Amino acid sequence: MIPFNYITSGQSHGKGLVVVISNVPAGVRIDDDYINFQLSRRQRGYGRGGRMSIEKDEIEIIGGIINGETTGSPISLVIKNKDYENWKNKEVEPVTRPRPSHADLVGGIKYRRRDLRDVLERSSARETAIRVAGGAIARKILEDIGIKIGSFVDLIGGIECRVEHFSFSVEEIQKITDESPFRLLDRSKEDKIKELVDKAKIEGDTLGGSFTVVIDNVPVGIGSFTIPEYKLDANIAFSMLSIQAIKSIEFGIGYEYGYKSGKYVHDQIFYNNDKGFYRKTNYAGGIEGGMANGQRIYFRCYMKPIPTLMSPLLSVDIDTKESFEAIKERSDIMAVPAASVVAENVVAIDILRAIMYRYGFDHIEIIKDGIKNDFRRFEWL
Ligand code: EPS
Repeated sequence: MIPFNYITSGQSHGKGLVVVISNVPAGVRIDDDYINFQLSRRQRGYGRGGRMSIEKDEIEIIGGIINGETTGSPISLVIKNKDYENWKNKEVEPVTRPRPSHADLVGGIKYRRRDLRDVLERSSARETAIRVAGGAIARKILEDIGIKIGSFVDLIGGIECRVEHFSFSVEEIQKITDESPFRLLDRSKEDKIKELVDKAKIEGDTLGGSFTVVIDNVPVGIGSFTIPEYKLDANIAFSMLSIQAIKSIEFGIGYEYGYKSGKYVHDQIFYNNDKGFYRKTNYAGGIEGGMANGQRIYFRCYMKPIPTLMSPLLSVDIDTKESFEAIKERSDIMAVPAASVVAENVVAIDILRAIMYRYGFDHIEIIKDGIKNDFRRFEWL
């Protein structure tokens, strides 16, 4: 039995997107507005293409939530694609010139599609809209038990905007980044980044970057070292790499582990009667041995530049086998801010799953009681 088990379906320019989620605890109050707010956060950001002015993503709840409360039954949600109206009677040319770095070519070989549109319709990042909708439910459950998630963009097209985030609460991070068109915590770099994105647009180019996700108040001991599939960091890495265009992830100080010796990178352990066990540093990113250690969880994800270029790279036509430029499609120039919102809502699922494995599946109050009682259990230490 997999907690918060979900599957999505739908294409970028089809009628809409669907998610079905089983094993969601009952007793959680949630409404359309909560989910729609997360959807609107994902749609914002400078660098998106024309599609975002067509869509205004809104959820329709089909099952599993009655009078604003989860019932324990599978939840199903739908988002209609507004752009479908423009596509349904349109003569669409088959796609035969795959974009380098997109799923087009390999997907076509694998599923034997002569029209690569069959591949790109599903591999499109449009699918992240419905994942955010599903993830928003997990996020609401976490909020009800005091867990907070935020994110900020820290690199776009080579412009670094890293910030030491420990002095910011998650609420502060959310407030600042939600007001920034690039979701920056250090907003001083906005003009420089805007220039770079505008230049990429003129040159028919695209940009990638990175973002950091921070999560506070995760209970000690969720996740497990005992079985690879239970490791919290491994599960988060899986989810993050499943988000379109995310190519790498690092926890805590990440790549710096390769540059410094052990005595500079491990978080020493202290104890006093007030705090119990505590650390003065958090290099590990809040996870040790695949388990949350009670500190802030933080990790950074890197996103590649979007493969759809208006000045396309070389490709081969799958029909003629001749060298051509790859197809040009309307697309985004830079979507790192949107990806950070997707990551926030998707990681909520991983945290919630680990919590449900420890504290139960059936009702939010059972989970809350479990967490409360754990504080007593930890006294044996
Ligand atoms: C995408 C291409 C663009 C993006 C889309 C992802 O869509 P279109 O081809 O319709 O212009 O806007 O992202 C979304 C629609 C979204 O909701 O995020 C792609 O090829 O991945």
